[in-house]
Amino acid sequence: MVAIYGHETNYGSYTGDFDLIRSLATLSWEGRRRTLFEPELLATLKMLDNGVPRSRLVGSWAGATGYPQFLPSVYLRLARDGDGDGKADIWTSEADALASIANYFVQSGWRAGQPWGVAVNVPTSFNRAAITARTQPARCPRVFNRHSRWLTIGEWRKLGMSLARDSWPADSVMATLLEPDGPGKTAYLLTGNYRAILDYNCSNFYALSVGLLADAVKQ
Ligand SMILES: [Ca+2]
Repeated sequence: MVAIYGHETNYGSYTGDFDLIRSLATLSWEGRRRTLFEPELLATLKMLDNGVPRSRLVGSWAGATGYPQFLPSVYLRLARDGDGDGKADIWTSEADALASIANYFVQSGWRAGQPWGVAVNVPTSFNRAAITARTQPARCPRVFNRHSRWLTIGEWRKLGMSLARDSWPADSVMATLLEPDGPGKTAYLLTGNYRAILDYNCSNFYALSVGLLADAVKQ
């Protein structure tokens, strides 16, 4: 949660100052991504209906707002009150922002007590052709096409993976392999929790840097 907060807005220091209604009205009219932005414009109006002050409705040029940079539809669906005042104020309350990010992860299937992934060393003679994914990704294929097929941690260990740091998740945990810088460099075995980070923002470099920052925060 803290790593997302840090990545999205540098811990609340920059949340964007575009007027959401004006930006989303333009993006809905302009046409190229109308199906994405029109519902976000309507969601912003619903936020007003729900009592969110007009002055709060600012954010990125594409409509992401507040400490967690939620789109308006995400705010309506997932924002939560974390400090007990009955309002989900993701613009000035860190407790509300972190509770809302936590709720996002709960909804994305985050499993408590499991890491997002572990850094591993791949054996030099490793046969990568044998572990290519067998299914076509349903969304953001450029991101998921870089992941191997799913194997258990126990199976990965039998294939000769060794830990670069951290400690192994349970042998039964499923993971995919990602080598962000190509063969011979640090590789990562990624659990289902990594997919929850990708739900937030579908980019391997985003999800990896959130995961690594979260590990550093924990230390
Ligand atoms: Ca609150």
